[in-house]
Amino acid sequence: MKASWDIFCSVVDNYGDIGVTWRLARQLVAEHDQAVRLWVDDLGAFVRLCPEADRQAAQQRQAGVEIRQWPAPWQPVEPADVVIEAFACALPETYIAAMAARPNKVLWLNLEYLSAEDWVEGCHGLPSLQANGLSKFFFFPGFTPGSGGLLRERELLAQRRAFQADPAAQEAFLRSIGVEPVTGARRISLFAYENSALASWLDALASASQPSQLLVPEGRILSDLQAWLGGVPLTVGTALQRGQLHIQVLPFVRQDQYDRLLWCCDLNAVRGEDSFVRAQWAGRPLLWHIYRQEEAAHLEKLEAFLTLYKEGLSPAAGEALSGFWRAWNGGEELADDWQALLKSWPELAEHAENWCLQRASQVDLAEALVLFYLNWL
Ligand code: TRH
Repeated sequence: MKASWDIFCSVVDNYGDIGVTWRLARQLVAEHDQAVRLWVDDLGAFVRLCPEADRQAAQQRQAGVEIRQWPAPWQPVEPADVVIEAFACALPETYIAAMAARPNKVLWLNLEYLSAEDWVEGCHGLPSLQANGLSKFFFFPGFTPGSGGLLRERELLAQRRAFQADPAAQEAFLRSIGVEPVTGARRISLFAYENSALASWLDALASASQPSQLLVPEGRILSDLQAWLGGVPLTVGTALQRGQLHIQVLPFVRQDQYDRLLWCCDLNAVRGEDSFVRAQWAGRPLLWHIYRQEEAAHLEKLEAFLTLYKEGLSPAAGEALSGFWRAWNGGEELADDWQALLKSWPELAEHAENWCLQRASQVDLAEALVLFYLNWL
């Protein structure tokens, strides 16, 4: 059944808010034949993910999605059948009034941030009665069957497996984004916020017996990388070697190219929400730099995820993983944690694929939203 959807995205910072909503919007169109409008208040952030988009256009169509500049002040429009406010962004008052006045009822959802905490299952799908008589439902993405699931396109894992089984395709892809693959090196992608733990990790990689190739998309971590390199200017395409460590700065690429980069690497350092999920679909070990929250609430989220992710790992591998992730997120010296992690590497690599397969057996977030709507009707 074809329904109309309005997805509202307010870009708080970085690319996660728009990254998640743009991915969801495309999937609702491509896989569920829904009519989707995506309202974005910062088209500049959108253009980084979708370079062919026009950052000035009030209205444009990309990948079958109607992209709307979220106007200020708001211009009245007819509300859609399903309205999603992403990450509790505040909808325009007049739009809410129009939802209440609409003859056909509207499903109003707040799409929440991703968390592995226990309480998520209990809160997922709960309604909250609003002052105007409408109910707003809380939709929680998550890692367990009682949650709203994770964004995962239908063909994603098949595409990923075919790509990982094809070394020539990987090499061609890497070259297309300017990477000269280093034979025999452990390949690592690095996407993170500023992090004082980086220097100790780079020291360990540079003095290791095995070579590593570190691929760093342009972004916030470059300042720490530059400091470790003694102030060498870093721009897209910069390639340097320090001991056994080969470093290359990459452009910020399209979302689908970023997936391929993750699929090419043995370890992916990711951050936020969307890259974190994509690294899990890559089926390779990952390192998560969690988005910092007030009162260190993010540390509880980190521990909740570790608890879930470590199920099935030996105690030694589980401790190595936790130690490495905690040191990274605490900005601490992590050379010893890295050595401990390497000792458990084969087990962690196998576990990453198993974790991916288990999560992929659950309903994905876009489908869960469509089912939620059909049940609600
Ligand atoms: O950019 P992030 O840190 O985003 C967020 C937001 O800050 C948000 O406010 C916060 O709540 C959330 O984190 C937890 O990290 P994230 O979520 O991984 O988003 C990055 C997006 O950028 C993701 O869709 C992948 C994409 N990307 C590319 O498309 N190309 C690239 O080269 C890279 C490095 C990333």
